[in-house]
Amino acid sequence: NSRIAVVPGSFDPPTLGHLDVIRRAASLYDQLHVLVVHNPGKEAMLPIAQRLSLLEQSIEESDIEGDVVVASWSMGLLVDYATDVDAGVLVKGIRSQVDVAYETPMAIVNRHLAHVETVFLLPDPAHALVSSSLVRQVASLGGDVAPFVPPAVARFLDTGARDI
Ligand code: COD
Repeated sequence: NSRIAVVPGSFDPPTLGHLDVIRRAASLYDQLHVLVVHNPGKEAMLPIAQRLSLLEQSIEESDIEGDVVVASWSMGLLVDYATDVDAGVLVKGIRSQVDVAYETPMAIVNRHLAHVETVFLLPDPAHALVSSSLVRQVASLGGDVAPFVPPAVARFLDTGARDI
């Protein structure tokens, strides 16, 4: 009875906050699916394929161990992917009351839709204030994003993602 979890997100781009959640979730479950999901509510900076490749590189270059699969999903409900891969749990990071308010209804709906539980991890205080939207803003204004993102993402944004 293996324990499989999905860590969904926009990852536009992946940040050190994301990596912290992935690292800790990987230590809790036998297999982790890090899933890039298109969020129709947000205007994207990077194409899905680019986010996938940055996530793969970032995880590979990190100290994250275990069975971690990186995939994307745009075919419908998030819980359909979870059901497909036999995952019973979604793992999400909670930075603030704003995240609680946003995530709570989705967690309840997802449990009703597919009996998939949502587990919330509190962030490492060192990364709690980091968000993809902050990184997008700093990058678009020409600032140094290295303190907030994995090295692979910093390298990528340094070499011209601002032109995308
Ligand atoms: N520290 C800790 N956690 C963090 C940090 C940080 N610094 N930064 C981000 N996180 C967490 C977020 O709270 C989130 O859990 C995850 O990392 C991903 O964050 P983002 O910003 O990349 O992704 P979001 O918030 O845009 O999430 C996109 C989803 C598509 C996953 C989300 O909208 C969702 O679950 N949608 C459900 C789609 C669906 O099936 N709907 C129907 C039923 S509700």
